[in-house]
Amino acid sequence: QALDMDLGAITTRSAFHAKPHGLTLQYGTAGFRTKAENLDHIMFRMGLLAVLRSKQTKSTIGVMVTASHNPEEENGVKLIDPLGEMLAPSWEEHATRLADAEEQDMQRVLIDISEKEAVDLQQDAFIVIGRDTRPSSEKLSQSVIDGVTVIGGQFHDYGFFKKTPLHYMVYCRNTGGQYGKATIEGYYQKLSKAFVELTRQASCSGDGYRSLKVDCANGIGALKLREMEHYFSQGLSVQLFNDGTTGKLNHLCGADFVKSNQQPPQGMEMKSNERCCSFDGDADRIVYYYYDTDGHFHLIDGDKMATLISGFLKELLSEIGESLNIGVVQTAYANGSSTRYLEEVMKVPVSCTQTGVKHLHHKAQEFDIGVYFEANGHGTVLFSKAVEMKIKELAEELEEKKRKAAKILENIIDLFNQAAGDAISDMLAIEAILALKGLTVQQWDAIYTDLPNRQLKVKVADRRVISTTDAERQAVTPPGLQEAINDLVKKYQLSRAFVRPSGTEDVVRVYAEADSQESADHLAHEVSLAVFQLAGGTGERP
Ligand code: G16
Repeated sequence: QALDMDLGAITTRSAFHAKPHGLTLQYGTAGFRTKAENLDHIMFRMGLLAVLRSKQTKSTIGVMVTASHNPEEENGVKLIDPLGEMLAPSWEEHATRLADAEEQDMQRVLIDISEKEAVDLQQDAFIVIGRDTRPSSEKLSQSVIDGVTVIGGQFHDYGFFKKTPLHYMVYCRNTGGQYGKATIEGYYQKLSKAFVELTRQASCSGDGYRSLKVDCANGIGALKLREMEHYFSQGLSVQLFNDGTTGKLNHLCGADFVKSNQQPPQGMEMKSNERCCSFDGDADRIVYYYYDTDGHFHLIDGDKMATLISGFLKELLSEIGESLNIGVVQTAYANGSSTRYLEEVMKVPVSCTQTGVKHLHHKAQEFDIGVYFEANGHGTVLFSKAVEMKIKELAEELEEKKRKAAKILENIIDLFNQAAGDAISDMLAIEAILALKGLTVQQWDAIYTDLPNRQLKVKVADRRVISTTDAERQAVTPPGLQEAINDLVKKYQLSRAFVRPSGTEDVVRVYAEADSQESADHLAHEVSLAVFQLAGGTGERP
């Protein structure tokens, strides 16, 4: 069967995308990420692998060239599975193996993967490709195309694209258009129609029209919001900042910057009590924030979005008299106050998974309605097929009040991108919910008070020396590290801390929270020192 692959042609082409000798990279939290100059061979090989996956699943597979929140000089690639989900874990392993293979071993690895996965090489393959606005992305996506074509795959190149709509396109193509039209206009229209309907319902209670300031991180979000704006402008006017015309991608702006530094992005004009938000570079994360009248900055992160959304969904469900099983999925980064509020006040079950949308997404599928958000602003809501059908029925049948609630739910379902979280879709959903509930940004923020927290990064020689368990809340190796963290945590009130190797950057991440900002800062610093000492820190001491 392996003879159905033109291995000779693949080897010849591969020489044009030679692997820097000895370079090893791993398929991480969101695919491969590193300096753009080290990625050409990875792109070519992921083109090959996408074709094998497409043949095996007899479905369209997506390849997205992006490094999302990372600096502009870096880049990355990830594969998207048939239902718009992240690549299956066994194929992540194949990806790492193929990426690591020296030139002379490539053929053997390709044959091996095909045999292990029983890939029918006679099968047609179709790949959709998208890329972000980084200077390196165009050339790198050409290398993907080179890989796809040399192994006999067909492709469609969407060019500049947001990552999440690409998940949506893959899903639409593989479900025969049932989920929506597999065009970017189809996507915009579906979201905007649902949003405009919802704000129309809100305007009956006098809070229909809204305006919002958006920091686009000098990334693709600006481009896409401009294209889409006219579809939803009846319900929301957006003012864009860091729109890519002058600044550098993710530099001193964007959701990651705002969340990590707990300060507003540069280049944004904020007045007190004005609702503002930031996307990340490829617009799949979003965080909100505002200045109060005393000039204090307030961040509203993924945890508070999950709380707002799940609270609203619970209210709708009780209005229509349905007791569906609704749950929230978080990671170790979720603020302790949010978990307590969800569990103790809202009585919503909360699950904790490892970092990475793929883990949260998977867990959320276990609920009738699964709300998942990482504190950094990645997230969406998943509705089971049975729930979707039930709501459709209820939107036709019941008495006025219940029908109204069911109709709102119907639109909310359309508003969330269920293939993968998307900043624009999340933004519209939040705006609609705030309007329907008549909440100001301050009232939303006041649902609960975040515990002060701090995140730091530590450079170590090899971050793989740190391994974790219990959804990354406990360090297993190196020896002594967890004990050191436990001792430090004991010194502070309401405190918690953990460390984990990043799957997208060459750093170890440290998280700490405590009863005051000063304590959280001290704890984070002390834990960073412990990592530096016990896990082989390099460069300057924290
Ligand atoms: C990616 C993942 C997220 C994750 C983030 C940071 O986000 O999709 O799930 O939270 O990386 O991961 P890590 O802490 O392992 O570096 P993005 O926005 O960069 O695609």
